[in-house]
Amino acid sequence: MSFAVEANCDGLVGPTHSYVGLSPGNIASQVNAGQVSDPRAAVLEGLSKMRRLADWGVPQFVLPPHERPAVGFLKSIGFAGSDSEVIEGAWKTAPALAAAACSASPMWAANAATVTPSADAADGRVHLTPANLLTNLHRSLEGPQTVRSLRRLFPDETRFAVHDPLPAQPHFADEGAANHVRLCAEHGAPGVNLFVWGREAWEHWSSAYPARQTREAFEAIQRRHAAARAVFPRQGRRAIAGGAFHNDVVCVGTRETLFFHEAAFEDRAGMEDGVRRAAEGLFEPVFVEVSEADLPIEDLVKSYLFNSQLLVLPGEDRLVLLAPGETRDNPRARAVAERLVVSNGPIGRVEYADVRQSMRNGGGPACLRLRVVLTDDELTAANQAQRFDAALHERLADWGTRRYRDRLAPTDLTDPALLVESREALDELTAILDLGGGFYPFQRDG
Ligand code: SUG
Repeated sequence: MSFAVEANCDGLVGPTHSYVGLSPGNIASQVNAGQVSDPRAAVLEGLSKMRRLADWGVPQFVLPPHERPAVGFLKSIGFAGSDSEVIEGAWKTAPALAAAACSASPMWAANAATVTPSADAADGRVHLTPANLLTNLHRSLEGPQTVRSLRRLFPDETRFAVHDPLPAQPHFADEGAANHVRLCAEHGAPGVNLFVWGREAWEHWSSAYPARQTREAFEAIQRRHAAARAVFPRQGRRAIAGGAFHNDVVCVGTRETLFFHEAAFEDRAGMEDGVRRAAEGLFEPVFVEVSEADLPIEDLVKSYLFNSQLLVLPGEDRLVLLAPGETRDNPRARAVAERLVVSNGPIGRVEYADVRQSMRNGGGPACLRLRVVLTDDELTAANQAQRFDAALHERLADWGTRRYRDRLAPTDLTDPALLVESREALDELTAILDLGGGFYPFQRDG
């Protein structure tokens, strides 16, 4: 076994962060539609969270925002003229499409890709499959730029395989690591991979809310990564119906511990049995379940208790749960969190992070990061300009403060000046993070 750490790659919030209500089944996105957002506060909140992790000794990287509005997408569906004419035309005749083209959704890096560490992959490389995010139009625009972004972060093909997204078919609807959990004895040791799916491709799904991940998508990813010790539990239908649109809204795990809500899995006993069998001879899984009586789904979705980062910190025996501020504000969720700590179980401490701007769109601390287990050599092979430390924090906080608006109503998205501002911000960021020439479409197309 080689020594490895779990690095976090956080999505930097983009300049068009807004509340437009683009995600059915994501209750926060629906109820906050129309509100005024504060992109500057959003980017600073994300940076503060990264800083905490970095200060705790967790390797932290930054994933850049995508270009928005996505002018290329609007052109591909027939809007013509100069870039500002394209945007103006789209808002005039197809505002829903224009709004989708403006979303800053790539900030939720847990949906960027599914990752198989080298300890679990047959060829000994780290495998990443960027998600096609087919279920929602605004998110389906992310795949190609995520491929570029991850290839820039992990350029060494002898150590990393950044695949293309799965075929763009509903059959292979894929939302990435938000539905994947890895358990192990040590990050560098062989792990058990839980690929949690919401529906089968051929299934007739008749529910108010979509199931975003197909079983077939995860089976394909497991095959192409040649990922060992895979278990394929089904997401609880009740959880999806209650607003848990990704498994990471009801479940989080690290090392031997799986922390989840009673409604998270359709067949909980089957899931536990599958994990135990896959882990045989490697480690003893620890299941920490929260009952519906202690935390009804409604409180779960409001508090986002499970959308926490469950961390192994240097020098600490027990795990640390970094939960959203909304968990602290919800008496039931807070009581569950406090009981966990005194119960002498695997979680020894709960901390809170305020990411309220992101939370209003349904994204907690865990949504904002993609976990990538890396050995020392792999860590060194990543683009070091994207490695987050105090100095990069200072530069990015300054950049965001200068470049981002502190007030963005949905109607402001129609302002052609926003495109110019965003491109200028991203151009400057390209140099800060050493992303290379032609990283963004506007840098390639002139
Ligand atoms: O896909 N929200 C995102 C939130 C993603 C959270 N990620 C995880 N659970 N890992 C989504 O629903 C809302 C955008 C808007 O409505 O403007 C949005 O896309």
